[in-house]
Amino acid sequence: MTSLKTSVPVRNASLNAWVKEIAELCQPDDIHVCDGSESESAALCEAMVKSGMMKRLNPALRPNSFLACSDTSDVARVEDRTFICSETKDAAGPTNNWMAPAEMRKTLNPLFKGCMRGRTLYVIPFSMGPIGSPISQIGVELSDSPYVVVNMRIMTRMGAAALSALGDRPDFVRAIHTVGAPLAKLADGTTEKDSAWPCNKETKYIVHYPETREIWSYGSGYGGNALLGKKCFALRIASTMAEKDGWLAEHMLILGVESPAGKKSYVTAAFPSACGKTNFAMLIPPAALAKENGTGWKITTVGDDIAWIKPGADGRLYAINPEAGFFGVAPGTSTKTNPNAMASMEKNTIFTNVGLTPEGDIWWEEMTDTPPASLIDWTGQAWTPEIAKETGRKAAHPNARFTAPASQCPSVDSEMENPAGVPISAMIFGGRRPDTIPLVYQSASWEHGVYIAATTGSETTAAAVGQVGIVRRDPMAMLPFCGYNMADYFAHWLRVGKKAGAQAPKIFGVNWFRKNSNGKYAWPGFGENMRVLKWIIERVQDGPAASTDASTDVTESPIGRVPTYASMTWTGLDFSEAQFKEVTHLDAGAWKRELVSSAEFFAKFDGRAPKEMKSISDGILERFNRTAGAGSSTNANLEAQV
Ligand code: TSX
Ligand code: MN
Repeated sequence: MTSLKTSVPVRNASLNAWVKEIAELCQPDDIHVCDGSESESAALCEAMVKSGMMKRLNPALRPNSFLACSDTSDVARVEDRTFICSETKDAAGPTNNWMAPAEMRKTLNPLFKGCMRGRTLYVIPFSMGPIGSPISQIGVELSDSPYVVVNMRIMTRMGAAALSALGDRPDFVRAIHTVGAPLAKLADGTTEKDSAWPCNKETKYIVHYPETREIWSYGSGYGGNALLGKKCFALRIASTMAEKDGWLAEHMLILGVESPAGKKSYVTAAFPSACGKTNFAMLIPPAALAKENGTGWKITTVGDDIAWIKPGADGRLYAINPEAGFFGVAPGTSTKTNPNAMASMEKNTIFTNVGLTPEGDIWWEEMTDTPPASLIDWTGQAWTPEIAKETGRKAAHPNARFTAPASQCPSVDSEMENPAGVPISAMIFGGRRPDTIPLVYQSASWEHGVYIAATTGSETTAAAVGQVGIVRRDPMAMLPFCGYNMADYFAHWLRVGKKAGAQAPKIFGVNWFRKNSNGKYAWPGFGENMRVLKWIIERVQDGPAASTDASTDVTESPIGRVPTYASMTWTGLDFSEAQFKEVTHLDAGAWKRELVSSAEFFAKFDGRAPKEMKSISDGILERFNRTAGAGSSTNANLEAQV
């Protein structure tokens, strides 16, 4: 058998037995149990620099930071190769790929047989959430990728502490990952030379067995396919655990809002991809709302991607960020769009698929106004702005990433490590919608909020997949991440709210991407979204008294509460009442089409979607019809009626 190199003795019998079983299947040359130490990570990075998998960046510019560039075929999550293998197809539902567990095991077994030959199997114990928190969970990933080890060390609480938190318990989530590229033994007894980014170009599988809480990942070394604590565990497997145990595992950022009076509130927010979720999580209020003398509004960051939310003893919902780092999209990130993210990655950061400058630093599209005169692009080719203009070739892949410790974020919240989590006052759902959806609105009830969440969607832009300019529904931004039937997931949301009763967070819809009749963005977005957050905070338990703004006006519209111009703060922003109308007006015709489009989406679930979704929709339609039927409306925000 293989040798077991470790500084941490593994005393957990079920862990030992499982490692032995997987090692016998995958046949690695070595086994290394990760302790999570700085020195372990440094040694692995050094070995990867030697093997050509990573480049060390200039320590004077980017201390203790590295660049890895993947195979050009291995650059993103592979949704068509992602499976939920529950006992029945109905349990996975119509939005997931499904295969019976026995059949999938038969498919995977020959692939995993000997898949780690010539490599080291790393045993990676990790805690999702602060070590010892009652909301946290322990997992162990067995991977043949050192790149996975060093990324998992940033993204999770990884190593000896997680192992001791697990103790003797057998109830850890079992995650197995291989790049699917065994190395041959050569005639002289040495091992075949490894490639710079080993993966399997032909075959990839991202497989979840929710009933036995296992993840089996084959063939990819990239992001969510390989860092199994993130999407696979913290969302797909955790969502099934949460349904059983009465909590929520959500694709949500968590941020803190401190009012000028010093009152702190926490909100979560879910957005489909390409809406700037990480930017929102690290928002810096505009100067007019963030007076330096400590009386302004302040935003703090608990998490930028995932929230685990549980009812506390007082009946309120408390959230933790199960992650310890950010695995953010690099292109588009700059000191203009997100200074806090830029500061988070000043050191101790792993970059993947970005450009390398002659000085040994990194660059990606829109990082600076003026691109470097030359660099090496993510595919290893020489790149200049001129070449880019001629060929359209990019310095960084559009899905290039930074892996940075959350502790390095200047806006990191003081309660990030609090095992009790933070109490949630509001939940926000948004998408990229050029029309129909107003800048912000508040649901009339929890059930109505669940309807807003379940009908979240973004208008498609890139022609890569399917039609352009249609709304793709992405309920709770969980479409690729819900580990069970989404109709049951909606029902679970309704149950959680019913149980929380009056303590439930208030639910809001937002839309930063509304366009005016000239096709231009009608809302400045970014830091100015603080004005929307302020309005939201004033609508939840804190009340307007917490604010310097005395206005309490809202409009009760057919779709819920929308702000009046006077109810929002405009100091420091030139935004007229006419512009405000462009981002808030409700078009009854567009809304009726919206209700039909949402009903078509719910119909995919063959009658399994909760009946409440239809009654909420009926209520909105009836209110639109009633307002229109009344002939003249007193509702200023409903000027465009049928
Ligand atoms: O992240 C974004 N946010 C949230 C910020 C807290 N983005 C970037 C999305 C791509 C990932 C936005 N883009 C936002 C936004 O609120 N709004 C927009 C649209 C927009 C783009 C440019 C301008 C205004 C709006 N203005 C100028 O370019 C001058
Ligand atoms: Mn995400």
